[in-house]
Amino acid sequence: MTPSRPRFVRVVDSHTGGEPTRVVIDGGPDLGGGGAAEQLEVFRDQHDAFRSAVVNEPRGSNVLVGALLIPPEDPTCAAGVIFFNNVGFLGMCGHGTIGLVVTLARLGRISPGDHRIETPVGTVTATLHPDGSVSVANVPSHRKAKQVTVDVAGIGPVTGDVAWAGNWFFLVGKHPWKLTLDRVDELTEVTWRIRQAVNAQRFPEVDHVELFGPPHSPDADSRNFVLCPGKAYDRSPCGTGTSAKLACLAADGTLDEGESWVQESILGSQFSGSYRWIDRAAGIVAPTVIGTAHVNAEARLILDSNDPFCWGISSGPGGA
Ligand code: PYC
Repeated sequence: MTPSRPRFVRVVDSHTGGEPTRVVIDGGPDLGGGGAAEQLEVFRDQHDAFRSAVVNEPRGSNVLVGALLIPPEDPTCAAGVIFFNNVGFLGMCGHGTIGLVVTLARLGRISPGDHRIETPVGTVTATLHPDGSVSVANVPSHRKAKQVTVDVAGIGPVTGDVAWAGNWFFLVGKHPWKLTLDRVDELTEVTWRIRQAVNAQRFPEVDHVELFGPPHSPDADSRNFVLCPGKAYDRSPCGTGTSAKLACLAADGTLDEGESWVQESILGSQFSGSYRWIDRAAGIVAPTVIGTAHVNAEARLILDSNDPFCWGISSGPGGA
């Protein structure tokens, strides 16, 4: 038998406030062009094994977020991107966009300035600043439901807001849990149960849960713990999660347009953000989130179909 030739995939890894991103530079599937949402459908239907091979063990881990560079449909965009994780795909990813921009800058593909980036849920504008930080002007965001109470198994009633900011979030401000790194197992279990209750009891679309608490740093306004769809927690303050928080603060009238909000992660890493109104009556805002990322690896993945774990070990919820 002639052994099949391995496939090589060039990737660049970075982390944004501790949360990793793996950008696929080349060797990814051809998704046939069109808009990013159309290309996502092809990725999901025909190349899910590639997703798993790039981010899951043994090459990756449950926390890794992948970013497949795709040709943008809109010629004014610097790039198109589809973000993915251990269990599926993300609409948008704030930390991932910051990682992508720093990666493209390292490769010499972009310089400081504004760069439009196409995602399956809309075009975002990322600005690479001269000091290396990156702002992401996210997709229009809004709060869908205020102070929804769900009955959580083994816990009891939990109340939070439902908001869209490129992904769907359930945001819980009042709760008894301390947001410290030594409690991530408990926080993961609690937020997972909250998500199940939220999904079963009214909002099947919610795939991220955020708990908020007092910041540890005097520079920050709030600390969060963010549960991602595949049961990993976000090491960064979560770009789309911070945007969802901004939409809720705007709707509550507790943060003015243009005012800065500093969100601290469970690790203590920070994003700062602000919003401007798109439609005040409808509660729709344009959030911007600023953070920094660091490239920490350039590699060539080897996809060898003779390897029994070539296509990854899917250990997240719903995995084998
Ligand atoms: O930064 O938006 C984000 C994000 C979503 C999931 C993980 N990070």
